[in-house]
Amino acid sequence: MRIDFVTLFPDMFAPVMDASILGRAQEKGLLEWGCVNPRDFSEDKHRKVDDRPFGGGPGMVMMVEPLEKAVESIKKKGSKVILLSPQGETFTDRKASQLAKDGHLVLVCGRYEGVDERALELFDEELSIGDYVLTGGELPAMVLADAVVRKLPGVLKKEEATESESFVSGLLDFPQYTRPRVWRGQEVPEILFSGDHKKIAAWRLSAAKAATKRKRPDLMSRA
Ligand code: 4GX
Repeated sequence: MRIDFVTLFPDMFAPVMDASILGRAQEKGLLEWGCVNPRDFSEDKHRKVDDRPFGGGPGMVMMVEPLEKAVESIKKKGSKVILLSPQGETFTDRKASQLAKDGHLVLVCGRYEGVDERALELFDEELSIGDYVLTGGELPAMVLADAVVRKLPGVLKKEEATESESFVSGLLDFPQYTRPRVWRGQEVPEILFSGDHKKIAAWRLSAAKAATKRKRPDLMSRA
């Protein structure tokens, strides 16, 4: 998969995209990524990419022209162009699985009050990572990239890829324990040392249901 970010802040990406599992995905040839800066497509002598909103009001709006040129410079047949915005449909793990089937994602990161409404026709989808307001679309774009890339076949090692994971099953993860066996008087549930894998699986399922009911009752109705 290739992911291109359209961003005024390209320096934000390498520390996240080149670290850990995303870095390893590139070494394995499963991921390529890059940035395109709309500022490089500004016609203006001051490389202006934003302007004041018509009708007045606070803040600035991203101009359509540099954005359009930046997107067109990297768009190919079959590219999926996505705007990250609080107005978008909520990004979910299910959506991550769908996007993992695309060969090329173009993730457009807005700044300021947003983008000129006439730019919306550039986008195949508009996605939000949740109902809170950030300073730009860069973090949402990287959140999306992380969730999508870990779905690509071969990216996760066997021991990292859990079938029982939250949201795949519709339940929260079951409780996990590691050494020490006793910590400040709290013991690890005895059944986990039984060696009876059927019993352990049944215990984990019921513990996952209990945790979901207690912490995320909203998921319980969906599971
Ligand atoms: N999930 N923001 C984008 C500027 C903006 C506004 C409108 C395009 C249209 C966010 C989120 C988010 C803040 C990123 C506003 N760009 N994006 N930015 N939550 O809050 O995706």
